[in-house]
Amino acid sequence: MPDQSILQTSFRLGSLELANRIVMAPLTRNRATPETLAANDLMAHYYRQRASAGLIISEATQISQQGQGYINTPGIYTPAQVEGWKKVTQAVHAEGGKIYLQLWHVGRVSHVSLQPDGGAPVAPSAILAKTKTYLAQGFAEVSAPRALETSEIPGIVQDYYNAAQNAKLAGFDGVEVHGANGYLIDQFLRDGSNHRTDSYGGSIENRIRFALDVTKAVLRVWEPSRVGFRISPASPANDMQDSNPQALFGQLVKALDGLGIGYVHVNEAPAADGSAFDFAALRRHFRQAWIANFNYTAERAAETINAGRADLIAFGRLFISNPDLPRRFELGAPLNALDQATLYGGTDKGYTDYSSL
Ligand code: 8OZ
Repeated sequence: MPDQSILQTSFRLGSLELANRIVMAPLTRNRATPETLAANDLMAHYYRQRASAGLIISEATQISQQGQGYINTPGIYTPAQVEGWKKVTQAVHAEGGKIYLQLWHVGRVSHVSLQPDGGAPVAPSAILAKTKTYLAQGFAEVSAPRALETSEIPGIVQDYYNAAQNAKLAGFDGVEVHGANGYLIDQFLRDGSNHRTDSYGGSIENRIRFALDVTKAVLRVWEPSRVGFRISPASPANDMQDSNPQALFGQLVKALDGLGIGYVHVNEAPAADGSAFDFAALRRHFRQAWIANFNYTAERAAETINAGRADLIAFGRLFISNPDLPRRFELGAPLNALDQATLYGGTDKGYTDYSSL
């Protein structure tokens, strides 16, 4: 086995000392309490079991009702939701772990049945995504979105600000802005989904404006080292495309570097047509920490960190089925298999019943 000891070394993320380089990726599991969309004891148990990660990034958490796109995802916009998340942060901290909250607005990846007053989901432009969501009744095509008025944008930025404050009240160590996977921020970034003619559309400078407005709002609450930003620059997920992703994400990462945030987290999912994306070039635009994610094994993770291509590696599916993933990596122990059927919603089954060594 090639030397993987780098994974077990500590890492200084701004003012936080992480115990190892193994990050738990944000993972949608749809187990919030249905009536309140608050985190609960079952979720606290799940995160507690995984607290040996150097850093946990919470599942994507909507900043408003408008920002919800799937059944039973948690929110961070009501007092009950703040109280629910306190159970989670206290559980993780009791085990010596660290946890950031991922701030989420789905934009057009939603359904009228989840929206305030049954209205249309909102998006930069009124362009329907060819993608599905899942609701109480099962999978469904997303609903046709309406384009946001320019005058509505400050209100959404304010929702991010309030959510960032609530995250602090709930005891999180920091926040990650979800700018990936075809949700609202990503819809503004890429020109396949953003056909706006105001100051939020057109040039790259304009298309990154919303991402930067949101990040600046979060930075009024959190010191820069406690803020991360997630991107998926090549991924076609949720019907995304862009005419020049290398230029777009290069400029975005440079601007995030200028804001001094603590890390960029890159989902390295490849383009649909297999065209190459130069992730290393992006990394050169950013001076703080770099988190890479996408089907990494322990071996590739160690190689990537040793080669200086990332500081930390996030693991998603492996952390679902292996609550003690860092220890298993350390020992070279066998890994539990994943049960696909229990990923999204349900009970403790396939959630908190995966074994530790
Ligand atoms: C899987 C299912 C639902 C949502 C993402 C928040 O892709 C998600 C998500 C993933 O970022």
